[in-house]
Amino acid sequence: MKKKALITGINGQDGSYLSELLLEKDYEVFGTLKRNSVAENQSSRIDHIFSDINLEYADLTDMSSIIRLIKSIQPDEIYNLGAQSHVGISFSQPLYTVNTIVYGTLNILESVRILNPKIKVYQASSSEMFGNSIDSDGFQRESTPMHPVSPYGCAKLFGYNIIRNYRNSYNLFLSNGILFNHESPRRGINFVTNKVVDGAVRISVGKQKKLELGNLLSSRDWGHAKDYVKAMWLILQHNKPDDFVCSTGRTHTVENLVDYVFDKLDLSKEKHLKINPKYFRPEELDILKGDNSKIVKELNWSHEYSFESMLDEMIDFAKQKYK
Ligand code: NAP
Ligand code: F7E
Repeated sequence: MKKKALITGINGQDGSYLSELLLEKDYEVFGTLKRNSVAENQSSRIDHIFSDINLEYADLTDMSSIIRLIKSIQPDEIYNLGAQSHVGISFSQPLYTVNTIVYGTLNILESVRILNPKIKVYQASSSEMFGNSIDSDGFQRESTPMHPVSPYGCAKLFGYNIIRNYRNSYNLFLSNGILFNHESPRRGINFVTNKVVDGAVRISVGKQKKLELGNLLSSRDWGHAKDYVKAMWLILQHNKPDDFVCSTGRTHTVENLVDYVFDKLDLSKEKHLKINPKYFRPEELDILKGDNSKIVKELNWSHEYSFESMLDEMIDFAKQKYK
């Protein structure tokens, strides 16, 4: 019999790549869509696999919808990817962010505990939980203390801790992936990589004059979402539930990112880049660089994309879009 996976947030960046991976592995794939007034735009990332997956309306903040789905699908694995995932927006909408992440995660856990404790759960935890905490060698790893600096990071830290608490209390198969930033051509346009790529390509074809950004000095460990969804699957196939950092181990500043993309498109920063204070955050996470030794050693995870090949793919995609 085929394995069944339920993905919350299936129409997000990661949900779309994870669906493709699970279909390749012959899973029956189910996913949640939340009600949106513009329904026609909602499934753009999964339109190409629309007939191969099963979509159901549900909302993580509505426990009855989660119970209904788990009861009817009886999944073997749940990938809890649904969230208000934008750190900057979490300062503007802290309560909504906390509702989706904190109550959303608890709703999944309580439903699993009560309905079917055999279901394995992957929790989309985040490097944002570390905040500005960093080990003396310049890396963050599973043992690094977590001191988040955003409402999003604080909410994700609750999710991370409650997963560990339920795992220990009730002997459930619940695992955290502590994923560092990962991007792709399917990344939302208001995250910095795709904002830079899309904006720069639009400038290069005369559709836009300036790119407006906030803090150029922060550094991120950027990988490709396609590589990172493999980690999610591996984490649930392990012989025991556990928590894993997933990262590339390389870090670049936002300015490095702008330089790479502008150079590729022969654009001048002096002419086309503007700093707008509106995009600065009330508190910033300065540097992320993850030590991936545990997931490489224990789960044999590896990544195919580099920072450069990921950006090249994103630039090619945007060029096709605007040609
Ligand atoms: P994304 O593109 O923003 O996708 C988030 C998904 O969650 C969307 O499908 C969204 O639906 C859905 N969602 C939002 N609120 C919901 C609710 N109340 N109930 C059910 N679904 C809801 O994010 P992503 O990049 O794919 O990331 C996937 C997960 O990994 C997120 O939890 C994120 O916080 C976490 N994460 C991401 C990264 C990264 O760098 N990408 C790193 C670490 C952790 P709509 O689009 O219809 O709103
Ligand atoms: O910002 C700076 C910004 O929004 C990266 C999410 O997937 O990864 C992501 O969170 C950096 C920050 O990603 C702009 O201040 C400058 O320092 O692309 P971002 P993020 O905040 O790191 C973590 C791991 C997650 O878990 C999250 O879900 O870029 N920056 N100027 C800007 N950022 C944005 N968005 N827009 C700007 O104009």
